[in-house]
Amino acid sequence: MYSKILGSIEFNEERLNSEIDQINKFRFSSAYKNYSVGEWKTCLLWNKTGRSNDGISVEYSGSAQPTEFGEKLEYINSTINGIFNMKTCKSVRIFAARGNSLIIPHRDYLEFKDGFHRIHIPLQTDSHSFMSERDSVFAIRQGEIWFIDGNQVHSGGSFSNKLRLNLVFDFSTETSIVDIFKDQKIYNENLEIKLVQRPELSDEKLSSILNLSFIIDHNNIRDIIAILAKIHFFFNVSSELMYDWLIEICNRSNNQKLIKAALRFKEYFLIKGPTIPFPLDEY
Ligand code: YCP
Ligand code: CO
Repeated sequence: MYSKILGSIEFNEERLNSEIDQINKFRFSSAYKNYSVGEWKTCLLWNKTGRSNDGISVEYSGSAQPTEFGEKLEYINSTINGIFNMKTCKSVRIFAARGNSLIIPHRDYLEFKDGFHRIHIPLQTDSHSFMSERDSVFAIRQGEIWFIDGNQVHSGGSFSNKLRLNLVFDFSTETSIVDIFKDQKIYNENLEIKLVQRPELSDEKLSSILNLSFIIDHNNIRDIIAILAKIHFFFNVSSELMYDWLIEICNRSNNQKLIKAALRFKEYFLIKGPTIPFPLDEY
């Protein structure tokens, strides 16, 4: 796995909870709606412009500015400023996954020259919130500081009815990951992590998945995608297989329009990203 733990901090529960109450009232952006299954959204705390409506990531020189929402979170800001050198930080966001929601397996930075060092710190989570990288599924716990390698196929979400809130940072790749830390006492890659073991996906289950070819059509392709995106969290398979299953389901359906959409769908999330039009816009 390329994603790795970098350290862990203990939040002051009372102060954190009062800021989570504020976060619950903030406006969230649907900028990456195409990536969302269920309800997965972002809230811009710091970005290039300081405008909370600018929800799309951009590469730029200079440091991130707090938005109207970022400015309100005194405790979170002082915690962040204690851990990291914020000078090379390009954005701070909240990634919110409502119950039973996730971000579809994808690769990041496909539209960028360099991309970022992405770091996640869960603010609110439970034992049914997971992240994944290819064929590994892991739980990242409140206060853990994780490097998430967006170049690898990854996904994450909440599989209970709990709202999961992660604090997410994008740092310039000009700085090494170690140097992002202002407080070197916090930096520690040797902490124990929580990998999730899953049972094998039986041939019978796989053939049931592929038999979705009998019912797939433009009305339910998004529902079928939601089913496929979740399988790897519960069975020991690699997340990117969902795209090949979708292609096979569409091939077997013999629907030329769906076959074309499925091929472009894989290309969008794994190879080209937002540099090409989103293939399901007409569904
Ligand atoms: C980003 N990429 O890199 C987005 C986040 C998934 C797609 C959501 O900012
Ligand atoms: Co990502």
